[in-house]
Amino acid sequence: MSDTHAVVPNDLAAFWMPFTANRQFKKSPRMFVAAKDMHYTSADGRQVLDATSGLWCVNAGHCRPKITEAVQKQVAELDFAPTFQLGHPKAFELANQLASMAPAGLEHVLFSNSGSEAVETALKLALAYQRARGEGGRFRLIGRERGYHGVNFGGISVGGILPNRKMFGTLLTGVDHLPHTHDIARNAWSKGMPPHGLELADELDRIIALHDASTIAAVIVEPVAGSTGVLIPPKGYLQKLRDTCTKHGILLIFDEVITGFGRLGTPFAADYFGVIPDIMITAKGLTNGVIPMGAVLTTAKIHDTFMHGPEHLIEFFHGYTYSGNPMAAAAGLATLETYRDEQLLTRGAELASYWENALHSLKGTRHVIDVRNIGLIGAIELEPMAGLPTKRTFSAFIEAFEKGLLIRTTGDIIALSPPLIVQKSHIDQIVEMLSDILNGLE
Ligand code: PXG
Ligand code: PLP
Repeated sequence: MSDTHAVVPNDLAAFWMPFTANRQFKKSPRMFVAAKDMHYTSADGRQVLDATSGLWCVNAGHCRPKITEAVQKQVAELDFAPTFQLGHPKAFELANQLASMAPAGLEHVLFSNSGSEAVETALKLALAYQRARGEGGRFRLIGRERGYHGVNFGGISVGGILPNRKMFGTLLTGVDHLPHTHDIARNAWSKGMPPHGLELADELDRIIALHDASTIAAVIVEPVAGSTGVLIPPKGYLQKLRDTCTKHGILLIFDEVITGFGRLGTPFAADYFGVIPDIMITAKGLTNGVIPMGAVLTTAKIHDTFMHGPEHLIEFFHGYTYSGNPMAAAAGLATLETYRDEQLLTRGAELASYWENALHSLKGTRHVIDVRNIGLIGAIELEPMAGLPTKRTFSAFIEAFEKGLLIRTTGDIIALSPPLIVQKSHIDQIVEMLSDILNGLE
């Protein structure tokens, strides 16, 4: 019998890997076999400093004891319980805790198993709400260029990343997009919110003038666009979107899958910017990435609009087999406890200026055309190689991995988002290693 656990090239064939250059990977695989706090251990036994919190999700650092123990205990005690017409206590407890820590007014929680599913949940909720309140003509959804809202059909329809959309047909109809806010010509080397671009929020008025407000259900944006390469909103921009939406009866949805759970030094980006949406999407840091889970938070006004008619009838025809499942709920509760115990949701605020100065010291480093930062997020944009977009950052990623640093790249941008337990010495290390790597790159 063959040893099915041996890692030989043929073993890699079956798993068609997500968002991966599969042929390149399978020729020279990069594997992690363990993780603790700020570091991964690679298959060849090296320590790799995690400057991306896994995929923006391991906000409390890796293999944290409370979370590990909670999951171990849960799986032995109550492995699965349906949440359709039945319940188990931890799902309710997690929803309560989320509602009490969320920005004011976001009081009800719908669970999913990923950010992508949370996005679909939010979009469907927005459409159904408009219909439930007698505004069924509001069928349009407005997203934004370069937005990332996961990979399901609703999310790629309102999203604005071309390769994620172009292979997949007609997508949702009735969708329009705001322009993105990235403007290196005017805003390069911004620290925090860039000064220019507030007028881009006026584009929502133009979209409303074109379609009429009475056809628009919701606007969805990431408060800080992450996946597309860290696009930070211009000063005043989000408040302007909020005001326009409120004026026209349009719901504002914040996709906080990346920005939620302390990434900006506040529990949510809504807190950081002082702008509260009608619907807030979260995932990733909700369970520290340990068990997949997403959560959509919304207002009593939206929730209560559905609570009519005979009481034996289902009010909202939506949900997943695993919505609020016991394993994820246990992981979520232990994650929130870890955040509270170690005050991690505000730790980013203490470190933000150190992080900012460290990253901006890369100005002048070879290939670097912009550095930007907010909270514990950073981006380093590189001059693309002539005729070979993304090649330079891909080389940086491979080089960093080999030297013991995990970074994330998107297009010609390096995105950084370390676990919130990061120490100043780790920040120094990240910047020193990046400087070496960039100076050595073609
Ligand atoms: N919305 C936003 C704003 C996201 O960033 C999703 C929805 C989808 O979540 P799921 O759990 O379905 O992946 C995301 C996910 C990257 C990267 O490197 C970003 C994401 C996922 C994987 C990689 O930028 N964002
Ligand atoms: N496909 C089939 C045939 C199903 O029966 C179900 C759920 O019952 C699904 C898809 C959806 O699965 P999930 O609830 O895990 O999203």
